Amino acid sequence: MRDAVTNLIKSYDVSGRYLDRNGIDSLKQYFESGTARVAVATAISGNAASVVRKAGSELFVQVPELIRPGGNAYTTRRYSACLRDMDYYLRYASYALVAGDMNLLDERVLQGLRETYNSLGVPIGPTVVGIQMMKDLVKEMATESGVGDTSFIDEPFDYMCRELSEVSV
Ligand SMILES: CCC1=C(C)/C(=C/C2=NC(=C\c3[nH]c(/C=C4\NC(=O)[C@H](C)[C@H]4CC)c(C)c3CCC(=O)O)/C(CCC(=O)O)=C2C)NC1=O
Repeated sequence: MRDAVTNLIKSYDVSGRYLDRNGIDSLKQYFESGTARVAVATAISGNAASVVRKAGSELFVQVPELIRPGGNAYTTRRYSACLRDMDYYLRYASYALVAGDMNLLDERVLQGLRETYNSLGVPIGPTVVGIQMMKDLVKEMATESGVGDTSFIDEPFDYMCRELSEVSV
């Protein structure tokens, strides 16, 4: 698992260089955004259950076929599996926001996920819609807790959506 700092140091260490202007600038940027990252992680931790529940109900309103007979989230077992997956996405997004690096999403969440989803018939389109709904809810919470520029929150959610949606060959 890497974060913004270890990732940067690694790339300088590989070539035996001291940190230069670019390196220092990106470190500064990371540390300056630290308070906002922690504020968002705090808001997510304190409201995770309600974010998952809200996004889940919105998703099932928008794509009701999912919970009808024949739908992938039909039956309580699969319904709970779906919400559990949403919870995974939210929790790992909060880690990635703190780390300032998306590498842990590859390692812990995305590896082999598309194949698993395809083999179980879990539809990726609606999953992406659900992840985007959680992103919007988190951004609202961040604004309410006084975070000015919330654009950095997009990154982990969009990253997971992009990686999930990539067409398999
Ligand atoms: C931490 C990393 C991690 C992830 C991401 C993860 C995902 C994951 N979701 C699964 C299943 C599932 N995922 C869903 C999800 C959905 N169905 C829908 O219609 C919706 C669109 C969507 C919810 C938004 C469902 C319903 C299943 C059960 C499918 C089945 O068993 O038939 C499975 C198969 C095994 C199981 O049921 O537990 C995995 C591995 N597991 C992990 O360890």
